[in-house]
Amino acid sequence: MAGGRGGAASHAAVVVSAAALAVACCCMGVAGAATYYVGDGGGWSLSSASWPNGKQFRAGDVLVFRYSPWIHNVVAVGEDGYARCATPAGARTYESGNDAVRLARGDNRFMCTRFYHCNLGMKMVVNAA
Ligand SMILES: [Cu+2]
Repeated sequence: MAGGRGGAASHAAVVVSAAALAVACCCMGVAGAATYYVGDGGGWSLSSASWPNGKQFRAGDVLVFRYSPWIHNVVAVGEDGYARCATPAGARTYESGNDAVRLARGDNRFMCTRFYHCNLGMKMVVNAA
C-alpha cells in the first residue's frame, strides 16, 4: 500500500515539474513571438490553404491548430512529402485538436492526412523570416 501511494506521489511530481517547465519556456527567450490561430475563427480546415497569405511570420512564432481530432490531424512535412501528400517516417504528427507548433525559419509545411484531406487541398506552407 505504501509503495502504491509513493508511486502516485512521484508521478504527480513529474507532472507538476513538466507544467512548470512549460510555463518557464513560454515566459523566457521568446519575447516578441506572436501566436496565430490557424484559420482564425474557422480553425484548421479544408479552406486553410490560403490562410497564411498576406501574413508576416517570424521564426519562433507559434501556430495554434484547432480542429476536431476525429476529422483532422496536423502533419509537419518537408517539400517532397508536401508535394505528394505523403507522410515520411518520423514526421511530426499532431492530433490533439489544439496543437501549438513553433515555426522554424524558412518554409514550414503542414497537411492533414485524414480522409485524403491533403489531396483535397488541406495543406499550407508558412514561411517564417
Ligand atoms: Cu482533415
